[in-house]
Amino acid sequence: MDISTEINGAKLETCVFNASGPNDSTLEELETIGKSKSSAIMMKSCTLEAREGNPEPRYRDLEHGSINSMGLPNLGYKKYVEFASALKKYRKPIVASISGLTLHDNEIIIEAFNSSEADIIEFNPGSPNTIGKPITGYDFNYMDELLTAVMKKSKKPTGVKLPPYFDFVHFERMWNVLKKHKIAFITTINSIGNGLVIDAEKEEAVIKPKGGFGGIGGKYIKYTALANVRKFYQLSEGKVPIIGAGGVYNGIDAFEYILAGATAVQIGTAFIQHGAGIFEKVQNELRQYMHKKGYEKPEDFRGRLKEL
Ligand code: RRO
Repeated sequence: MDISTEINGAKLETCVFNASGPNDSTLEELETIGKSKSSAIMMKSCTLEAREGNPEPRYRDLEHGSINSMGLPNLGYKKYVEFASALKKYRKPIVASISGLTLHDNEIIIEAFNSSEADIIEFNPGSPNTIGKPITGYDFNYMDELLTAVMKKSKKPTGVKLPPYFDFVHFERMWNVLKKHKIAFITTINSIGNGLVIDAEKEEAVIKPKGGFGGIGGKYIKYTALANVRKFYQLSEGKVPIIGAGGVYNGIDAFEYILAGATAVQIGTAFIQHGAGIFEKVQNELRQYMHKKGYEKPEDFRGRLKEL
């Protein structure tokens, strides 16, 4: 059963790989992803300078997902440019995730990755956790400005990772910005920003940064993520590859994403909770479910969700 896919010329052996964020900051962690069945090696979002990130505790597993306020801890973009060369031996696409704190930072980082071994760039303006900064993806005018600069500089296929939207007006406003630029793909969604998890017994928040506010991931967010995949698939008329992320734990989750219109899916929280074996598990379950349904390849059902 062939579940391979292609994102702007980059060939992926399967349509399942890791999301940016979990366990992808150090070379050792990235090597683990390289050795796993993840069909690409996605790296942690990087900034100009290395960052320690927010004070701990800043991540917590929850019954059906996670909350995090990591605060963009990363080794600085130069390390990820180096890592891209070191990871080439795994012979799968390497994805750089870029989260510069200013427009100019993003330009510098993009330029560095232009002459790197990274195959694809995922521009991430959607983090909910950088203290003192709003979620850029909710500022439509600034997004336009940022994308103009980023797309002009980039010589590699460059997509954008979006925060979740909840209103049809906002999907349309974002799409009206995206369609002006040569976006290679859309990844949706980042964690749902600024949730609050409370430990009732202790009468306290479970993470320290921002008074306990953090991005929610995992099963809690799958329905919002599916809706975002569906909307951007429809708005782009199936012409822009959509990469779905949010609560993929099994093959049926992946199947649902493809039915909604996704070209590939990323795994974040479930990778933290179940380890690197999750990629193969989801791939095998997806193949089995497709077989049961009589499908031979994702194109047989991509986007073909029935409406009642
Ligand atoms: O590092 C983080 O706190 C973080 C980032 Br950059 C992101 O894009 N999404 C998220 O949930 N956490």
